[in-house]
Amino acid sequence: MPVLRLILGDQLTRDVSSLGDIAPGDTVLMAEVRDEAGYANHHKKKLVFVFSAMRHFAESLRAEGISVDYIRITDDGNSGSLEGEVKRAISRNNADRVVVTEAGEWRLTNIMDGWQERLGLPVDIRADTRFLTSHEDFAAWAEGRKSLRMEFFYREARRRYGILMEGKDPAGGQWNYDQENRQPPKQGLTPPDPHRCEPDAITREVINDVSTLFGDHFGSIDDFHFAVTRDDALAVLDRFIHERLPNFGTWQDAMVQDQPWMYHAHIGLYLNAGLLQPMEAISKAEAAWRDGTAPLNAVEGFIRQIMGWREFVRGIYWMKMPEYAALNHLEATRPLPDFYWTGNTAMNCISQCVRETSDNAYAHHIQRLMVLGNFALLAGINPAEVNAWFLGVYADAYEWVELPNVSGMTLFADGGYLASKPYAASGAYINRMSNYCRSCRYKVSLKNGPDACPFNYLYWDFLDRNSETLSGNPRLGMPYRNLARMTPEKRQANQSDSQKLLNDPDGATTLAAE
Ligand code: DLZ
Ligand code: SF4
Repeated sequence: MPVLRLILGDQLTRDVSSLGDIAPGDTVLMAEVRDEAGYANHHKKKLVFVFSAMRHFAESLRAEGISVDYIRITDDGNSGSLEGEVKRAISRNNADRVVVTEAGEWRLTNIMDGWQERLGLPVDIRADTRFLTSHEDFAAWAEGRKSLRMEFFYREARRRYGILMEGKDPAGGQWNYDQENRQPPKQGLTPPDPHRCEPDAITREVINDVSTLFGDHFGSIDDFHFAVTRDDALAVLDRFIHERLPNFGTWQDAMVQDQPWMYHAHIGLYLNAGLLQPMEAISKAEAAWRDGTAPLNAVEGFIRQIMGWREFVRGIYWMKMPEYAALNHLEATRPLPDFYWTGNTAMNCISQCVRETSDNAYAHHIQRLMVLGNFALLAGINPAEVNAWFLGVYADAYEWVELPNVSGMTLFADGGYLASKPYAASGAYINRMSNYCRSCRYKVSLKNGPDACPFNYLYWDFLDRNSETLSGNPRLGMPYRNLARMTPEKRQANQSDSQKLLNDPDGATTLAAE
């Protein structure tokens, strides 16, 4: 009985559950389709990465002798949807059963749930076993807890998998070494160059297809250097472990003008597409600590991101969807300013982060959270528009990881389900953690007026505007006490400066162009 096994563009691993029992006579279907390329304004480099990695993965299956039915985005008759391509492939291959691993996003899972009925044959949707925590395990952990905190989830995972453990205790005696991490940048910091993979003939062809078909999508397609095979992704990981990991913790939150890569790993896109497995990244990092080539603060911080945060947000996403996508606790309604797409603003921090995002389909977590996300939070930008932006522009972004990070962590749109307080910050934070302010037209030391850093008055106006909703939050006690001490004139100035900036974001654009 020939089985059709569909592999999605972010399931590019030989260990994916849909291939588990593949037998001679079965066909693997992979399809590049307009619906998946177009449901967000995906960065051109993200499209190149996904399509090229898909084509390379198909080649690796064929090299094993597996029959692969591969539909390219340019193929005549391409229906434009995964459902349409499954339908066409069923009749082309005389399949009488479809096997697929559950989709990472609720949107597609919801469509796939109707396939059995609409396609009129059995559709076996299997669990995605590439994660360390199943949906059931997460739900069981969450059950009965008043609030869900990543730290406790992470400790359990460390114990369960025996990672960075010394018997029953965490390695070094602490679970978390963040007090040694997150240093402000020092002068002359020169991170190593990122690992580059030069495009081969397949990737060059994809670059051509994407330029032709998706030229209006966000971002630059020039200088594509991401890995598109598992071997190359492993080379990126190994280079990180040897060259960057030792400094990863210390400079984890630092931002330096014209240094987009810093000491970060840049492997999120490979983990999320299946080219790397979480446990191999975790094990290699732990081995570096045991071998004495990387310090515990760096290794623990890196492992926490993958074993803790990544799994935690996925658990929340699946527990809370589809309602989670519509949450807007702070009732934020302002449209996304155009400078998120163009980078044309006199706010140097934003302009830097948008330009790097446009060049690389990448920005590191503090650029995302404390610059781009923080502005959206302070300005009261509609979460749906902020989510759509983050989902499109980053090569690692899929909704399961993007939505909780943006709606929950960044915008407090879930009312504190994921984060205990909004991560709102004034210009002082950005000034401490970066050297952006030195090249900015605004002055971070000024609080009001045309030359003041907009993050300063926006911050206080944000707290003022949302005081009914937020002033009872115990973690915001101090800023609300400071706000209460401000004169009415000062509060008025914060409000009118904020209004001026937000009602005329082009003012910032004009200044940037001067
Ligand atoms: C992200 C993406 C893109 C851009 N294109 C495709 C595609 O053409 N075909 C495909 O199978 N998958 C693609 N993907 C990945 C899917 O969007 C991803 O599987 C879902 O969003 C679920 O995570
Ligand atoms: Fe950003 Fe304000 Fe610093 Fe300018 S002064 S770079 S706007 S934080």
